[in-house]
Amino acid sequence: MSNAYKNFIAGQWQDAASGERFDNINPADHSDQIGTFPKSDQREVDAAVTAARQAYKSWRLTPAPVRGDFLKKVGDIMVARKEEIAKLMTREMGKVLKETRGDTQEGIDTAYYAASETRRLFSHTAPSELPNKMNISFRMPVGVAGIITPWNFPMAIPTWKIFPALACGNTVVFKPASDTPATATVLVEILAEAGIPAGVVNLVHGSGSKVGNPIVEHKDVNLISFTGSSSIGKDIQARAGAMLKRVSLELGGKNGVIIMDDADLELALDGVLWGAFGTTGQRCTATSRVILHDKIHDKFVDMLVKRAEKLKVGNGLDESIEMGPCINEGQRGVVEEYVEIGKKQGAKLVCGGKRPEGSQYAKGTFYLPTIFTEVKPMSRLEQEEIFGPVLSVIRVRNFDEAITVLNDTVYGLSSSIYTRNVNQAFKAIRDIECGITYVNGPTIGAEAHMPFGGMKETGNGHREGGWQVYEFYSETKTVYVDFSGKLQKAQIDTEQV
Ligand code: UN1
Repeated sequence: MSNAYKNFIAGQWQDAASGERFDNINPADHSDQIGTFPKSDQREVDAAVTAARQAYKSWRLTPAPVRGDFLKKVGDIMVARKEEIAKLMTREMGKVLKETRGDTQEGIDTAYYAASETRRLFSHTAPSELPNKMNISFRMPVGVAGIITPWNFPMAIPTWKIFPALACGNTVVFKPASDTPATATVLVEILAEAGIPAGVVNLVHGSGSKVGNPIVEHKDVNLISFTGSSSIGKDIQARAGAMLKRVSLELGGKNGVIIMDDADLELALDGVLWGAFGTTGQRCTATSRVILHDKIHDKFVDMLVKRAEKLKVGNGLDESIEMGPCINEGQRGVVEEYVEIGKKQGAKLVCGGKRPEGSQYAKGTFYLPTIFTEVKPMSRLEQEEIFGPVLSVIRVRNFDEAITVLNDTVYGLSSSIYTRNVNQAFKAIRDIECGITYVNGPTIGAEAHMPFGGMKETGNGHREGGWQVYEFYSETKTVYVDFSGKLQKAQIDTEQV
């Protein structure tokens, strides 16, 4: 594909009617342009929804295991193109190659899981209360799915949504983030190459206001799946809710790791560094708070700062680099703003807190791994999602206080506890108000076949991944078959049985 990328609507690669385009540049090297993309609007959304609605007629009737065969082929092509996808993703998103390979692998895992799920898609049968009558239920697709995805997992998150949607028999209108449209385009190319019929998956590039909102508000789009910020999620929920649409939201996090005084500190150190600075802290599941037991506080902070200072920041295409740039200037600005807020609110800056110096960093949006200690519970630094390489350390006196601090945010996505005390570990599993809890592991590392999602303002109760996402992408049809040959009245004739 040339550098002038296109939309994919009704099986055709097309430009937008506006004739305008937006740029996609490498956040580690602004002189590296990945390509230009069509600035689409309501017109392309309308065309994509019409195509998806048309294709739905036959896709819903395609046997689920046949839909699964397409997804298996998609997985196979992704395996063959894994390295190429990882390199492209590092160029447009900035995270290091090891991580973009992982992101692609998560997509592959999701493809094979979805393919196998098409041979299950289980539902329930139950006995009837009347004789000669059978009660069954099965899954139906919902219709046209509007899929709106973020830039931090340019392959994995679109696949989390698109593959189960397709497995269940829905058709798709897909709007990827404007910072990572190239990886999304490759995904759609692969779906087409696997032979998925025209109109089943449609790709529309553009902004949230010109493309995202028209998808959310289109009368022929039946469900919306969105991953992004809580503020946009609330807006989507309000718009789609007014039309009684089904909506799945994966939103913010302020994930904490508790490190108790009996923890294996070396193990915890590796986990905190990986959780906080992997993906430059730009994961919904990133570790942004470390809740340290008073007894090991000073020792652990020492260990942490020593290692964090040594992390190699740079262009992720270089295999020796450990942390890439922030996604764009705006995001680095947010990080800088929070560093100022932290200083003003009395937290102590012990690592980073500035851009790296040197000409090799001049062309990218780099920022150093940053650590604050003496961060007060309920301060802004401790409460608000930053989405960057900024870690807050909070000192606590005991287990109960640690759990209270961890839970005291509006979010509830991921969490972790490092301890060797099995009773404490199980109490944490029970009492932490998060959708995901790790024991002796970092807050990141969710696997494709397990439910993923959070409590409180992290979402609206749905889960992605695993078996649970198939609930979201299907309607239940309940069927009663009466083979008694006479009228039998439920609840009324039961007495006479
Ligand atoms: C996200 O942070 O938006 O568990 C998704 C993880 C990854 C997925 C993260 N497998 O960190």
